[in-house]
Amino acid sequence: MSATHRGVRLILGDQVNPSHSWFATVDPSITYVMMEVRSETDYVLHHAQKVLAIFAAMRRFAERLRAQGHAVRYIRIGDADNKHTLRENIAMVMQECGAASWEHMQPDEWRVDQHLGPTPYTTEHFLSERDDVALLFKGKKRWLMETFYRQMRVRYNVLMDADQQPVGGSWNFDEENRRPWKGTPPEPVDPRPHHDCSALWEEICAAGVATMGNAHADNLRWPLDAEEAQSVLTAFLDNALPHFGTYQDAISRKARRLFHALISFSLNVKMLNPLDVVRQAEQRYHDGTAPIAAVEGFIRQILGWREYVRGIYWSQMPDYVERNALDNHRDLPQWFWSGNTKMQCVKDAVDASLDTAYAHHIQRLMITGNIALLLGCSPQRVHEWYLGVYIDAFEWVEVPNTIGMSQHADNGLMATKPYVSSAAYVHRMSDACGTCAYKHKERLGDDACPFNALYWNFYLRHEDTLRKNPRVGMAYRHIDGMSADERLAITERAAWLIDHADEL
Ligand code: FAD
Ligand code: DLZ
Repeated sequence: MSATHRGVRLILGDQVNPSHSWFATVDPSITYVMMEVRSETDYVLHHAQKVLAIFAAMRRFAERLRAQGHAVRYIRIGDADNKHTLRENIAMVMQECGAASWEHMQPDEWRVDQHLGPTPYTTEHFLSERDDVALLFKGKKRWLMETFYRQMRVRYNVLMDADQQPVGGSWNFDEENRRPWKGTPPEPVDPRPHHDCSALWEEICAAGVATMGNAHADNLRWPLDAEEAQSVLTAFLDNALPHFGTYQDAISRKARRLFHALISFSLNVKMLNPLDVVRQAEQRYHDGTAPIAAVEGFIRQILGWREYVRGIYWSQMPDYVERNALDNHRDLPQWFWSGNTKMQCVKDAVDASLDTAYAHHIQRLMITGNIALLLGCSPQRVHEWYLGVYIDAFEWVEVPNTIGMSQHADNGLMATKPYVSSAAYVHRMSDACGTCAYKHKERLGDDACPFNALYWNFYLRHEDTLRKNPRVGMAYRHIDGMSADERLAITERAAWLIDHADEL
């Protein structure tokens, strides 16, 4: 665009990246437009903190651009002239400033991509192209994250030695990363900032936006700009990274965050750059302040999983979101919305989600996702809950994790085996069973932990599809040792649990 040809550029709520080349020079012919719109607040029931944090970060970003001399038109949720769709607001702003054209960066969700159309501008954020995963596995029956991850390590020369071999002698230290947490080392202090967003919350409520969960508007704990995001990351690298790998799969009632980084929101709205995060973590290994197993485990999540799931999303959409390979159709039990369940581990995970818009990976996968799958809940209902409840939830990353990894609804594309467990796993990795109303060792009877009968029932119900999967052979060897009476008792108990799911 030039001074003689006025133009409008859209910045979405998950594109608040101050380092994008669009903002390197001030061009008076360009008006940047940002907007709080019902088409984005209403496509799913979002957590209150998610709406608050996105709007607050957008407003702060607009101020930053203005302070740099850029022209910004910001449309607030309550503005009388707000048309509440991206395209209609763009048209309005174009008319206002006499612009002949508009531009946007590649959006991350299929829905918005369809709405906005093709663009030559990327967000300059991701480390792989949308179709890299599909191209890597073209014609292959099995898609494996590990294959993609190794390619990314080589491509970006991350944790590689001079001979192009992985440092530490192994690509993957996952086997060392499976310990429960017994109270030490202590959980680091929560490094996140505090924000009073009460006035913004009033605007959101006055506009009639429906949300779920606790807003905590006078004490919002999410970073709202790149500098705050970097402070949270630095605190993680200083205090938590050395223990990240070891306790990555642990769950504790005494420590909600444990040694997780709390950076997914900052990454997904692009306040943090993933390669920058990876390089900072790698440096900690070279400095000798964090062991290889921790650093590699952390880097794998970002350079591996995060990029891989995005590739899966773009290779499978639009119908990926509708997959239901295990034919599950039940509604979510009411306690997904209230935390009102006697299952202590589930209550803790749901309470954390509703209260903080966050739960760590193992709570999402092995507690809430696990129980939803064992109860036969519809993957689409599960997907809507995850897309709404978490601060970091955007379809490109949430859908492969939920539909694929957690609910096994994509026929094993994302995960070679279903992520289900009995109470034994929960007992091993968490301290929840000790205070639970249910008995974790029992399979049958009113007091028996529901996970147990549901777990064996899951494998019985899906025997036709799962018995031939070599990764779940152990489960069927155990089932083969059960008497017919035992199997019947399990299926009867499971049927009762499923029918009475709201009361568990
Ligand atoms: P850490 O555990 O400290 O990990 C560091 C970073 O690695 C994360 O910030 C994230 O960017 C990346 N990462 C880790 N695991 C994954 C993964 N499986 N997929 C993609 N990136 C990963 N993550 C989201 O960002 N948005 C979602 O909507 C989302 N939905 C999920 C739904 C389900 C059912 C499951 C099982 C996982 C989901 N995840 C999602 C992945 C993961 O749980 C979160 O990224 C993580 O809990 C965020 O917290 P953290 O920043 O403390 O992460
Ligand atoms: C999640 C979200 C919400 C709740 N509201 C807005 C909004 O009002 N305006 C906006 O630009 N973006 C919002 N977002 C983030 C978008 O949903 C996200 O940018 C797109 O889905 C593309 O990933």
